[in-house]
Amino acid sequence: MGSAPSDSGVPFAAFKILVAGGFGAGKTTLVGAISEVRPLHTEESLTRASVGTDDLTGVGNKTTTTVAMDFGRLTMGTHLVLYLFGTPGQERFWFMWDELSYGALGAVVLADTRRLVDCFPSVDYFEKRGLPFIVAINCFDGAPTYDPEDVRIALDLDPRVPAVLCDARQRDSVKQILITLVEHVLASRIKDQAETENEAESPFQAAPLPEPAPDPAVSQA
Ligand SMILES: Nc1nc2c(ncn2[C@@H]2O[C@H](COP(=O)(O)OP(=O)(O)OP(=O)(O)O)[C@@H](O)[C@H]2O)c(=O)[nH]1
Ligand SMILES: [Mg+2]
Repeated sequence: MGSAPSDSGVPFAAFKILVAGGFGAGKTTLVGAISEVRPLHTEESLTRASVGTDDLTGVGNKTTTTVAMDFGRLTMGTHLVLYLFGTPGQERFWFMWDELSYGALGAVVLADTRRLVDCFPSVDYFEKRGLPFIVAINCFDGAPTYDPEDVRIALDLDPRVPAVLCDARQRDSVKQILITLVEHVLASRIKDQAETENEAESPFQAAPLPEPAPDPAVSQA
């Protein structure tokens, strides 16, 4: 996704953002809370057939699960549109992540402190691909509250990766998460660009090796 001139001449930009995280972390809820269009959901009922496959520990009253993706849209100001793609949380659907993440600007990893370990695969996935992401800790009713810094340490996050508290049901909270992500992406890009320029200008770059001095023994022969 990219940008094109709008009527006012200011470039119009559209970006794709992923919403990832473990099973039941609140991805579908987040996309539904913020989307200005009726969100596309692909929910299917959890049935007895999934007993033994879907671990409902901590999310016992969950009745449906996403089997493909969630999709929503949010316009920010007059020139920025975010397209939100919620990933399926369950391991058996992870094969779709590569398709969904193609061309994404960045990602929100939703963490549920009742099942924190479930967001490791998402963190791992975005770290390996170098896609900027933030961790949003979804505050479920009755779940223990932790300092975001403690969650950062538990997840062994890079100190630059923002970790913030949120309520995926609240539009304002979700909006704040998306602003944090966009700011983080911009900061990452500025840093990457500065590093590239520094490398190009560095006086410490490996200078070409001087020609070896002639071997006197050879020249005398
Ligand atoms: N109390 C509380 N409940 C939430 C919050 N976010 C989601 N829920 C509830 O948690 C349940 C699971 O949310 P979903 O949005 O379906 O989770 P998901 O990550 O999309 O789940 P999968 O697609 O199956 O991986 C739903 O019943 C939501 O109403 C939250 O911030 N607070
Ligand atoms: Mg879902």
